[in-house]
Amino acid sequence: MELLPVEQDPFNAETPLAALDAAVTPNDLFYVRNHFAVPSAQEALWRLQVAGDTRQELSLDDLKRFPFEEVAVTLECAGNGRELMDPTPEGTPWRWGAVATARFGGTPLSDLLTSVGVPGDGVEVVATGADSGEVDGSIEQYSFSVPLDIAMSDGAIVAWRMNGDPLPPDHGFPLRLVVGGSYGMASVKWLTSLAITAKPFAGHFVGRYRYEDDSAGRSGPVGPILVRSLMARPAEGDRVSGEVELTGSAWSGLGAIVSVEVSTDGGDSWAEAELQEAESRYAATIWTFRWSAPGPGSYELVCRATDAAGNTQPALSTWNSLGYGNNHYHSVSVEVTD
Ligand SMILES: Nc1nc2c(c(=O)[nH]1)N[C@H]1C(S)=C(S)[C@@H](COP(=O)(O)O)O[C@H]1N2
Ligand SMILES: [Mo]
Repeated sequence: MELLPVEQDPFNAETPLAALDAAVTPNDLFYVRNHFAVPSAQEALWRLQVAGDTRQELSLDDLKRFPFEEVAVTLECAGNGRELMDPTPEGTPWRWGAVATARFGGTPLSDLLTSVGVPGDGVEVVATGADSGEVDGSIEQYSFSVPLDIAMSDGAIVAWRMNGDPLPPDHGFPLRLVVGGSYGMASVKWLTSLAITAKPFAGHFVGRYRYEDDSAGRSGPVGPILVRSLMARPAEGDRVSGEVELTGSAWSGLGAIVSVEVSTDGGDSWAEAELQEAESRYAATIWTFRWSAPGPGSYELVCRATDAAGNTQPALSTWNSLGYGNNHYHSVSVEVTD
């Protein structure tokens, strides 16, 4: 299996659907979403500025003296599924694969923030990366903000390890932020600074990741990952027969996955899939369903998930002008042979 390239410069690529049958995605199959070229980085020279009541400049060695934790987190790009909307909005043409899960290792963001002092009037943490480039005629540094309560939660980690290895260059070497439960744009790669602010941050990218003209009535900033499930197997167009195992991933930024339902008749009837236990509350749940394939013919297999907050997926794609948060049912057509 290989990453499926979407753009070469900057490099953007999807995780193949077939890799979503496992709780953790190998690093070389983890989707890549880069706005700009990967910045060059030397671990020994890397410094992280942290500003709250006081300021600190930390090297990687300094960071490694903070408590170490490993948390499995599913990252999904807010634009995942954009290409499936009709009409297709402008933007990187993601289909299903801008999602993957890794065990990220590093120090809880809350520990770092506490060490500089969290101001009483703090509302957000602004995270900045080392990459920059031209957008709409001006040079922008990649920066994004996270609400303070999310920044202080156990799902926010300043990470230097990914599945037990150093972060690969495309995933933020040597240091990145990982914000479990939030769409990927908040998980700032090549992290150089963290600052607690008393006002909501008005940076370019924060202004861009918004629901606008949304067919489901959503508006405002794109935030928590919406509930979604995808089928890893079988794949579109597969020929199957006999006892067939359907399997895939399901996740939500708003609560644990409590149910995945599967339809083998295009959505007319549904049955419950079996769920594995997720590695953390920020990580995808693997689901499986055994199907005794009936007589030969074409079948449309569909999956849909529900989370603990009662959110479920819409049957049809929801549209908005920037193409965010499309979480409609995933359908896969297969051919049953004798
Ligand atoms: N510095 C920096 N951080 C970034 C980005 C970026 O372009 N630059 N892209 C963001 C977006 S939109 C997503 S979806 C995730 C993707 O992380 P990945 O490439 O490790 O999958 O990184 C986020 N962090
Ligand atoms: Mo993204």
